[in-house]
Amino acid sequence: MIQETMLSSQELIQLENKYGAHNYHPLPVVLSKGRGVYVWDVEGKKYYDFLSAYSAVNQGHCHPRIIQALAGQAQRLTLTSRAFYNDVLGPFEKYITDYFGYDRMLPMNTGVEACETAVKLCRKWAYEAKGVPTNQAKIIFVSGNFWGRSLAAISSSVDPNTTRNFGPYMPGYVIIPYNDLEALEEALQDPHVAGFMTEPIQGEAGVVVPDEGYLEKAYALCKQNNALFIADEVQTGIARTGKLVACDHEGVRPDILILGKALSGGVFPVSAVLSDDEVMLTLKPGQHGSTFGGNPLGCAVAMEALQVVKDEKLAENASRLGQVFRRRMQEELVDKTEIITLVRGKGLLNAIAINDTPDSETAWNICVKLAENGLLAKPTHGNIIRFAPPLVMTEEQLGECCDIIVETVLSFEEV
Ligand code: IF1
Repeated sequence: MIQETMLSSQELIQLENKYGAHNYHPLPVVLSKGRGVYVWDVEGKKYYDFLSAYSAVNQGHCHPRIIQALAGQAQRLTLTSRAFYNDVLGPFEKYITDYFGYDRMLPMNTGVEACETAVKLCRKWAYEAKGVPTNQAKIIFVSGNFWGRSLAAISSSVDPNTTRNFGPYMPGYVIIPYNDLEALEEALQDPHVAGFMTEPIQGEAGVVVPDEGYLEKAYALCKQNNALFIADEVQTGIARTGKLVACDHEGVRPDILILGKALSGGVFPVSAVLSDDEVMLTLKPGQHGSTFGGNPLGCAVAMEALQVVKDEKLAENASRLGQVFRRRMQEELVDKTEIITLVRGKGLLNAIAINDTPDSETAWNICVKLAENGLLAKPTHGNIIRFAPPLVMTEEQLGECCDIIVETVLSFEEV
């Protein structure tokens, strides 16, 4: 039995300050337990989790079925490397390709690894199927994107805080504005373009929802110009936006689909790249992989995590509760206060915008106060607060959370 730590929150924060890299600025909350929509701090204070580890615990913290799958497989076999076959990867590959409707899946671990895999696949396809001259392939990204912290990922970022002093950057990238079909059509005229990669809704940028039809028209433009449409659904996938994947809102089937985070219910790092034979089979043995990619433990966890999404109808729940959430935020905050200018999102991926300068402390201070009032959320860029609870939330729990959010925000309204 792991001994519950006897250290206080303050002492634990000090340990991280003294011995850890300072690559984060967390809210001053030290968590020690999670179950469903709730987390508890070291002192036993209970919170609603409205961040869900950035949409990685859609199934709720420590979902019993997923933990059971983890524990069961952990007693048998955790890792073989891909030097050998194992008895879980094949069944997982069949399960997930049936589940999402693709020919093949390549397993990785983190979201950024899956996104890099997609970039490599897209380039490989461009040289070997489309006939782009060697090392001339270009991939179009959108400003405001976020697909991880690797050098390949930050090379597509326009956020100086993400890129400063990490250069030189990956070549072959073209960056266009998000939600701008003319810019995409223009960029696709270059015959060396291999593909277009985008989030269906931009998470880190502040839950930026593109115009209705953007994804569908972007996909059509890619097809017209023989370029691959790559959907980064690491954050928007796995029922988060009220559909199994966010591209489903527009009936778009990406040429390459990227999944991560809640693919494993937040229990173990599992990510996946799905595609059909024409693209996936351009990769030959020894041309890509990873030590843990496709490990039996992650495969067992991910299969159960996906089954839970279906069995508990999490997409339907996210769709229904998302409408309740946005309606209450609109009616009780946007329409009634000066401090909140908008609420936006789909399903249970939402955000409110604070009426203040991007560098103001207001969003942060509201999140500190929300924590005191028993709800955890964190600002994303400047004055946007993202709200993304686990998708297992009940309508009654959501109502309580809306009460907390409204009451807390109103306490910041200039009297
Ligand atoms: C951090 C952000 C969210 C992602 C999308 C790929 C990845 C992510 C759409 C990479 C990861 C995480 C990273 C995490 C915080 C969180 C985040 F604020 F950083 F941007 F969610 F918005 N595609 N997002 O959102 O997946 O390699 O992390 O598994 O870096 O602090 P990863």
